[in-house]
Amino acid sequence: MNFDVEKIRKDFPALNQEVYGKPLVYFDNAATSQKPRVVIDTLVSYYSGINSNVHRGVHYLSQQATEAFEQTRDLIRDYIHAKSNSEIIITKGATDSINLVANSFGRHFFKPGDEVIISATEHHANIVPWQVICKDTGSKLKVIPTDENGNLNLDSFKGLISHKTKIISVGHISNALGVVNPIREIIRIAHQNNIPVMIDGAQGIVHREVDVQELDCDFYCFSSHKFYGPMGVGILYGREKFLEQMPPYQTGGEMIKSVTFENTTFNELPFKFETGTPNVAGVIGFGAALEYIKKIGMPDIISYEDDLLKYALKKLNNLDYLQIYGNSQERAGVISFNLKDIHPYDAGTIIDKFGIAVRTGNHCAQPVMDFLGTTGTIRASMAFYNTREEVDRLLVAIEKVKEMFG
Ligand code: 7TS
Repeated sequence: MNFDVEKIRKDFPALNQEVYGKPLVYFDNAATSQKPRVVIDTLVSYYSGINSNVHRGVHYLSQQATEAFEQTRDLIRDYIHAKSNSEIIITKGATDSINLVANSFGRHFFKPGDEVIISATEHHANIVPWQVICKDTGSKLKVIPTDENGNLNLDSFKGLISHKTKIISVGHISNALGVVNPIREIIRIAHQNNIPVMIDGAQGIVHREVDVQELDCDFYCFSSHKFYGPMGVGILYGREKFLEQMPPYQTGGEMIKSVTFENTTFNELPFKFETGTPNVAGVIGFGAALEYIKKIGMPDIISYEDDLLKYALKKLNNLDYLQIYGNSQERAGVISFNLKDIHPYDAGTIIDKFGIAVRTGNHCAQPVMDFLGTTGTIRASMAFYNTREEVDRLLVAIEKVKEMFG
C-alpha cells in the first residue's frame, strides 16, 4: 500500500495547529472532516474569479460557473455509479436530502395506515422527518430492533414488513456506534417485497465504496462536509422511476420551466428538486474533494482506516475501566466509549485539555443511547489522516481522566 500518512497530513492545513499548547488531535471526523488545501483553494479561486449565479446567465462568468457546477454533478454520478445526472440532486446536506424524500415521497405515496421502517440506531436526521410525515399522513413508524452491540436484528426486520410498508430508511454506518449495517441484505429483503429503500450514507460514503447500482438502493444520501468537502452541500441519489413520480419538495425559482399567475410547470430532473440559488462555491469545492479522494484511492483509505481502528480498539480494550459500545464484527470510523462511573462530559473536558477533539453526548442519536442505558458516550471518530501516535495520545488522556475522577 502506497499510503504516506505524514505526506497526506500536510494536505490538511487545519491539522497543523496547536490547541492548549499541544498539537491538535482531531478525532471528531464523524461530525465534520477537515478539508484538504485543494478544496480551500477551490473556494478562494471560485470567489476570486468565476463567482456568479448558475443556470441563468448567458454571460461568460455564469457559463463558467454553470459548467464547473455541472462538472461536479458528473463527478458525483461517476463516483457513486449512478446511471444518469437526472438521479443526482444537489441539496444542502444529508438532513435536507432525507427531508426531501420524506416530504415528497411521503406526501405522494403514504395513505393513512401505511408504514415506514427505520432502525433503532438512526441519527435524528433519519428519524424525525419520517416521524413528522407519518403523523401528517396517518402512517406508522416501525423500528428494526438492535442488540446491545448495535447489530440490527434481521429476523425482526422481516417480521416488520407488511403490505402496508411504503419505504425503508436505514443508515449505512451508525454515527454513534460505528456499526456497518447489513444494507445489502436489507435491500434484498425489501425488494423481494417490492419496497423501496433509502440509505442514509452520511457516514457510509466516508468509510466505504458506494456503487448505487450494485447496492441496488433506491435512494442514497450524504453530506459533502463529512467527506472532505465544504459545508452546506449535500447529495441525494434517487432512482429515476421514483424521482419522476415524486412532486417537488420546495418551490420557487430554478425548479420551474414556466410560470404564470395561474399555473407553473416544473423543470425536468434533477432541477425539479433544486430550488433557488445553490451553494455554487461549495458544490465546486466538493468536486475538488472528490478528485482528491480519488487520487488517494478509496481502497487504500479504507484499509488504512480499518487498520487504525483495529489498533485503537486493541489498545482501548486493554483498559478494563472502559465500556466500549458497538462491538460488532462490522465497524468503521468510530469508537464510542465511556469510563465506568465517570460522566462523558467530564471526561471530554479533560481530554480536550490534551488538545484532543472528541465528541461527547448523545451524538444526535438519543434513542440508541436510551437503549444502551446511557445519556451519552465519548466518541473518537477517525479519518485517514489520523495516526497511531494520536491514538496513543488519546490513551494517555483517558488514563489521566481515570486518575482524576476514578
Ligand atoms: N445521518 C448520519 C448518520 C449522520 O451521522 C449525520 C450527522 C446526519 C445524518 C446529518 O448530517 P448533516 O450533514 O445534514 O448534519 N452526524 C453528526 C455527528 O455524528 N456529529 O455531528 C453530526
